[in-house]
Amino acid sequence: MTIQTIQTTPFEGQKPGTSGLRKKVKVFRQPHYLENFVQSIFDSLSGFAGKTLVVGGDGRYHNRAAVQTILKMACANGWGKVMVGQGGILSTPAASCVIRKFGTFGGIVLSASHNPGGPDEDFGIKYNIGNGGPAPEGVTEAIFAKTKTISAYRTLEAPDIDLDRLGTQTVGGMTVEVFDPVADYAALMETLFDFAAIRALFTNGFRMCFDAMHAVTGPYAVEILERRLGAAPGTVINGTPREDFGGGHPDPNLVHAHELVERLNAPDGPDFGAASDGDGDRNMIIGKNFYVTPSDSLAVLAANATLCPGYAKGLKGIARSMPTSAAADRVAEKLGIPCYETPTGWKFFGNLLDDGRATLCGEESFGTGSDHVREKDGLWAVLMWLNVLAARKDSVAAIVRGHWADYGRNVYSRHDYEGIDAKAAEGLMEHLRGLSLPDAATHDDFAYTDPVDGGVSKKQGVRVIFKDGSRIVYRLSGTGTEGATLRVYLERFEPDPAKHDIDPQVALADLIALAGQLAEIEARTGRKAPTVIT
Ligand code: VG1
Ligand code: CO
Repeated sequence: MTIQTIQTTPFEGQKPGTSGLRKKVKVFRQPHYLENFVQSIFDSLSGFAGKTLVVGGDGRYHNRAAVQTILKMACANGWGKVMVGQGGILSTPAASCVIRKFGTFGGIVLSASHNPGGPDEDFGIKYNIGNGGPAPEGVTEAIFAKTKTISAYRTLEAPDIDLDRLGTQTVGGMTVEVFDPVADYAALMETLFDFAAIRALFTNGFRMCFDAMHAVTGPYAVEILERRLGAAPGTVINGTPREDFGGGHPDPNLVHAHELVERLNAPDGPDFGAASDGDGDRNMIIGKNFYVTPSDSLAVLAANATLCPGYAKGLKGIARSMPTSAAADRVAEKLGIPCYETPTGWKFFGNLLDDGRATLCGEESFGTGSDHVREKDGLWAVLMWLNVLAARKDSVAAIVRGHWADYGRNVYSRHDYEGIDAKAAEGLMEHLRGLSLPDAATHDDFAYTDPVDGGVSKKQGVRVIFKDGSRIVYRLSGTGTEGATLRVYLERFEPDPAKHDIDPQVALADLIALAGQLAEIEARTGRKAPTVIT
């Protein structure tokens, strides 16, 4: 086994987006492509010699090969130990949990989240820092800078490591520990929620369906829901992680999790439904014929948090991404706690959580989480809902309708225009920035100053907020791998309970039409309608 220094030249475009570097598998499989990025991560860090790195991924195509590459490079770069999930599997929240629990230096998570997997689909990689959370912008910018000047990387010439055998091995003087990716995470969940009450709920006939979408959460959900909480066998569907996610799109929304929706809406269907995404950090919550928007889910969980043992002492604050509805703000106001508005992406919550300013965080894109880890956490949100349902002994629909009656409803929808021409998308955003809108109370490109470290992030989405509080937000996705995706976020507050049951697409129709006109969406993108509505 010898350490090799391999000469290389930079690749264009290795710029981490909203959540790491995401590209087609074909791009990642080019000689030196992954290696350049991994070496750039290591070169942007200091002080890791002899320390521990956590490595794992969502099990998608190319996961195992990438883990082997990283293990050998970690050894050649002087890491003391790598902890790798068995089979190379580790959900994003479990990676965060393990980094924190064992106080490791950091971790590398291999995932393109909800993007499809397979030889012609997507792959991704991101670095998490010692708090367990995604690298903040300063770190991702340093990594990107390194990718532009890299001239060599270090690796170990060695046979592949057995990723399936639990336990410790030594590779070129570095320790590799293959560990059970579920155990530490499941143990953490037991400390946060009333497992006895949830078990009693299932014993008394409550039924749920959890759609793991052939992605990473299957083993976690089977262990926690079926084994520890006693939900009936078969509660978890599509529970075996597959390299291509069964050919599906592991995105937990009404479009892609249609099998779950059909089961819930069947006459003898279960009481509660949930789904998670490719890497296990997103969640969708549904009741019988009732869909809970992620923004409402955050607000309902915040309002009911003290029913859960881990949050019985109350919340320090709530944080939400800017495009997420203000439903959580109303709860924060009533609780007398601060509510923070951050740019899109979980990396912006890290400082607020570390500094004890926020306990719960959420994004409209099916992401909810708390200070138990530093990532959003799909199964955690499902367990929190189960805990609330067990305590309240009410249905999902009744709890959300009751919440609207108490706080009013922030009627909300997001319209995505996927795969549009990148130049046209940039032009549309430029046009929006330059518009003159005298009727709007606010018209700006959202900028955020981190209250903890003072870091400033600009151009985080164009906001048009009207005097009655209704708003349109536009931004371009930072996770796609083909063309551009325009996201249009629409929100209007409805205080009148008599109007709470209205279809958001109807309630927001004026705003939707206006959003199209202001941005000249059809003229600039050629699209008459969005590709996905959530
Ligand atoms: C999307 C979501 C964002 C989320 C990000 C990563 O980003 O909008 O809220 O944090 O994905 O989630 P964008 O830039 O495409 O809008 V995941 O589950 O893909 O790691
Ligand atoms: Co994800």
